[in-house]
Amino acid sequence: MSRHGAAREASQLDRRLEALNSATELASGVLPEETLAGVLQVLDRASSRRSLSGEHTVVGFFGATGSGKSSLFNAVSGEEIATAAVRRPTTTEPLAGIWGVQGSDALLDWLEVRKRHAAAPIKGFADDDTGLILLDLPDFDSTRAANREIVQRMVGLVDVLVWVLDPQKYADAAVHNDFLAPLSSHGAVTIVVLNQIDRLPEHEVRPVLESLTAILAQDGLDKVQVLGASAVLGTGVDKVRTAIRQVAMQRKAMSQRLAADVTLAAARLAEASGLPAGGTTAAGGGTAAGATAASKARLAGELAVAANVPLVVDAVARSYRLEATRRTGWPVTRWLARFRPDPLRRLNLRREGAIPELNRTSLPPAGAPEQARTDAAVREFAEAASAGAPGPWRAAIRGAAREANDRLPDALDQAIASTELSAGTKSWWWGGFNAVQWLALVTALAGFAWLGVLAALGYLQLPVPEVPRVQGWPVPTVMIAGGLLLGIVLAIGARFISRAAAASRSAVARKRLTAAVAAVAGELVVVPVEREVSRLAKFTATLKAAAGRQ
Ligand SMILES: Nc1nc2c(ncn2[C@@H]2O[C@H](COP(=O)(O)OP(=O)(O)OP(=O)(O)O)[C@@H](O)[C@H]2O)c(=O)[nH]1
Ligand SMILES: [Mg+2]
Repeated sequence: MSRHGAAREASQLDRRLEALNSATELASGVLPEETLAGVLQVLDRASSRRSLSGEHTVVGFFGATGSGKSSLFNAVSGEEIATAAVRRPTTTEPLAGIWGVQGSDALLDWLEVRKRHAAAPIKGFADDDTGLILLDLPDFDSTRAANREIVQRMVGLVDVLVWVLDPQKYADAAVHNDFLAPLSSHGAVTIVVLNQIDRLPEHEVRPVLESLTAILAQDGLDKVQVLGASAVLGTGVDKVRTAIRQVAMQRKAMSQRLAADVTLAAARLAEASGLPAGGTTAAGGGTAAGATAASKARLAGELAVAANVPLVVDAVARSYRLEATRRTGWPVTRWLARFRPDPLRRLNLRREGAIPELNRTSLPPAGAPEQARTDAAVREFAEAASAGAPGPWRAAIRGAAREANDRLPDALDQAIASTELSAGTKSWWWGGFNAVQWLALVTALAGFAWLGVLAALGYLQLPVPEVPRVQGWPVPTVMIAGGLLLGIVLAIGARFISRAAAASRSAVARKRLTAAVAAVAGELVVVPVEREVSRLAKFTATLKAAAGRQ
């Protein structure tokens, strides 16, 4: 059963380690390097430990100098393996007592423990297939820096932490603040022993143990085992041995220790992200609002204005009307329109056969107001999309929005230059109007010529033929009046039609230009922002999985 449980624990740990790894990768560039390095170290340590003997459980004895680590180590081992002495500090190098030597070498190499002792079997302590390594360690608050360093390293590596405290110093801030509280997530693999209880009057043993339990609860270790013992007299040593044996027999300690490391690392990532430990809250914190259709439309609209789209739309209308006048105006005066410049040509937006990639408009370059408008629009979009995201992730989303700020004006200009504005496309009605205009003019001119001939005949005193009449009006006069009137009416009519046609053409242009601007905004602003938003969503999900909440 224990093996089965251990396997389940291991596969769960697998998933959590994988999730922690993904979360770290996702957070790269967002969270401080230092935090990520700390997590990578945890991952690295976990993979090393897991590649080494899973048959062995490594139990370390930690505590202040003189608390009785070496004495308790000997008492539990049932052998005088370690040196215990009055001299302080006594232990300066880790020493291993090993039950089940086979396969322990690589593990001890990794732990950098050189002093190894194959311990004599103790009945029921560790069988052949349950390896156990007890480590007697130097003092954690040693006057010797090397001792402290060894302890710091070992605290991170062993599977089970046995804290050996004594009645004088069990409440010392150093051990609680520097070790026990920061490792409160490691309660499942922590055993606390109050040693030297023989030095206490018997009636004080219980109150002191209770006091220690209360302090540990404040550290966050409320479920940890607290045992009283006397290494010298042997009181309670059996209980310590049983507690250690139980942890070792379950074969879960290694996975539990690593799982506790993952929990701690995930909490650090959450903290650095500005998230509650373990990722999202019930309120759904840890996700960004993202881009909405409305916010995208608003961004495109603002960028369109900043990129002078209204100016181009207006030029499309005016250009069309000018062209219509040139084609359908009164032939006598239409040439005047030739002197008016085409507003689209002026903007370099009226070309045929140009290469779109090389197109540039001659629109006024983005000045300070346009730049400010662009910046404000991008900022507002990023602000809305990043709403709800925690601190550094919010900054990352905003940063992504600004990423292509420099390229934006050029890209917008090129998008406008490449948009098909249908400039120079003829309208179907121009031909008909033009033909009738000329016909009217020719009729009027013919009337003039007729009257001219009649006047010349009269001047030369030649017989003037009778002019045909229509309802009493001479035909040439009717031709002149009718021709001129028709010309004016047509010109006015054409103006109305061209105004309406120009409006519809500029509406089409506005639509196409806005779409072109929206495409640029999408590529340079929306997509990078959405990438960061989804990165955060993935990060919170994997962090949750790493914290074991999934
Ligand atoms: N009365 C009493 N004395 C003890 C007990 N445990 C250890 N001692 C004594 O305390 C002194 C220090 O014991 P060690 O086991 O060397 O202590 P340590 O924690 O290993 O010390 P360092 O190796 O210096 O870190 C020795 O003189 C022991 O005999 C105990 O339970 N009761
Ligand atoms: Mg010692």
